[in-house]
Amino acid sequence: MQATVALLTLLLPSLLSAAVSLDEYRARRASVRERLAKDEAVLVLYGATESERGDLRSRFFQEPNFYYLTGWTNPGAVLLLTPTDEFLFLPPFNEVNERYTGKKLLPTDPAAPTRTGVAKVLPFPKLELTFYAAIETTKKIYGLIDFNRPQLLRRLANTRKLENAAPILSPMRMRKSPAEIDLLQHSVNVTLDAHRAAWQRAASGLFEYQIGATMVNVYSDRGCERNAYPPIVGSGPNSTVLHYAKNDRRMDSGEVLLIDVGAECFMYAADITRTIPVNGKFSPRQREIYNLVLAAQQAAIAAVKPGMNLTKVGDKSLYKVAYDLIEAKGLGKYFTHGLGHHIGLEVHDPGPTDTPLEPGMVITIEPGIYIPAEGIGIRIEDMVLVTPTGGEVLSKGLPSDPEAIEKLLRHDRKP
Ligand SMILES: [Mn+2]
Repeated sequence: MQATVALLTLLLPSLLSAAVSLDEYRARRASVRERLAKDEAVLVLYGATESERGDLRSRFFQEPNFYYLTGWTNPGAVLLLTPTDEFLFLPPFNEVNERYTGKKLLPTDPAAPTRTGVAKVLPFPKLELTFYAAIETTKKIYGLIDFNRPQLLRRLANTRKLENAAPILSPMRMRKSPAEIDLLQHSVNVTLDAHRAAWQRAASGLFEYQIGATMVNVYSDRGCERNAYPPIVGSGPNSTVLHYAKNDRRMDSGEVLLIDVGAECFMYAADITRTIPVNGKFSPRQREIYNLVLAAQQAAIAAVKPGMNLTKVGDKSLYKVAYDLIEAKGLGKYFTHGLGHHIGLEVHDPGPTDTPLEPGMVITIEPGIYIPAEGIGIRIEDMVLVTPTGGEVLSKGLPSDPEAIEKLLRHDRKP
C-alpha cells in the first residue's frame, strides 16, 4: 500500500489529495457508533466475497456500504461496530486464493491496524466470539438485511432484534464530503472526455457499440475501473428505449443518437447523457423537441436549492418544474421517467425522492421526451451539486446547447 501511495503521488498528485482519508472513514464509523450508543446496538457489515463478485464477468468490487465505512477493497472482510469499539475481521492466509488473486493483508500482520485504519484487526474465525461478547450489553443488531448474508446475520443474532442498517447509512451517504465531491468531479471530467470522443466519431454507418467502445476506452485508459452502468447508445428508434443497452444497431443519417454513458473511477460514479444528430445537424422537428427538453432541464437546474425534492408532486418538486414546461407543449405523456436520482458510490445512490435536498448532496437532472412513433428520444442529463444557495452543475464542461453540440461533431463524413 505504501508503495502504491508513493506511485500515485508521483502520477496523480491532484487525485491523491482528493482521496478519502483513513481519518474520514474513522469519523464516519464514529458517527455510526454514536447512533449505536443511543440505540444500545451493534452493527455487523459483511464486505463482498470473491465468490459473490468474482463471477469472472467482472472483477471483484466492494459492497458500497462496507466501502463507505472502511475504504477497504479486499474481499471477505467483516466490520463489527459497537458503541465503544470497532473490529475488522480479515480472512486468514489462503494459499489457493493467493495463487489466483494475489497477496492479501493478513489479520496477523502488525501493520494491519495502520493500513486499515481500524484499531482492532482480527482473523475471521474470531468474529463469532467477539460478536457474542459485544451483544451481551446491547438490545439490537444492525445489518444489511436486504443485501448480504441475512441468513448468517440471523443465525448470529437470533437472540436479538435484527434491523436494517440502510436507514442509518443512507442519509450519511447522501451528504457528500469535500473529498467525495472531488472524486465525483474527477469521474465527471473523465466521462465528459468520453462524450467528446463519441462526438468526434459518430457518423452514419457506424454501429452503436463502436461509439460505446470509443467511450469505454477513454475512461479505461484513464485508470477508471469500470462502467458505472452498461453504456446506453441508442440510435433512431432505440433512442426511445430508456435503458437500451444492446447497442447493436447501425446508425443512419437523419437519426438522433442518445448517449447515456458514465465511468466509475475510484469507486465513484458519473451519469451523463447527451443526444446528438448522427449527421451533424438536428432536423427542425428534432431541434424543436430538443429545445423543449433543454428548457425543462435548465428550469429544473435553476430551481435546485436546499429544501427542494425529487418527488413528482408538490411545490418543492423539481420534477414538476420540468414536467410543467413539457406538458405546456402537450408532450407531458412522453416524459416517462423520474427527473433524477442521487449519485455517489452507486449510480443510483440510496436517497428517497421525498428527501429535502441539502448542501453537499449530488443528484442528476435528466428530463427526456420519447416519441416511439417518430423514432425520436431526447434526454439531457447532468450532475448537480446542491449548494447552500442553489446548484452547481458538475458536468457544465460539456455543452448541451444544440448549436454548440453541432459545432463539436465530426464534420468529415457528413452526407
Ligand atoms: Mn441517471
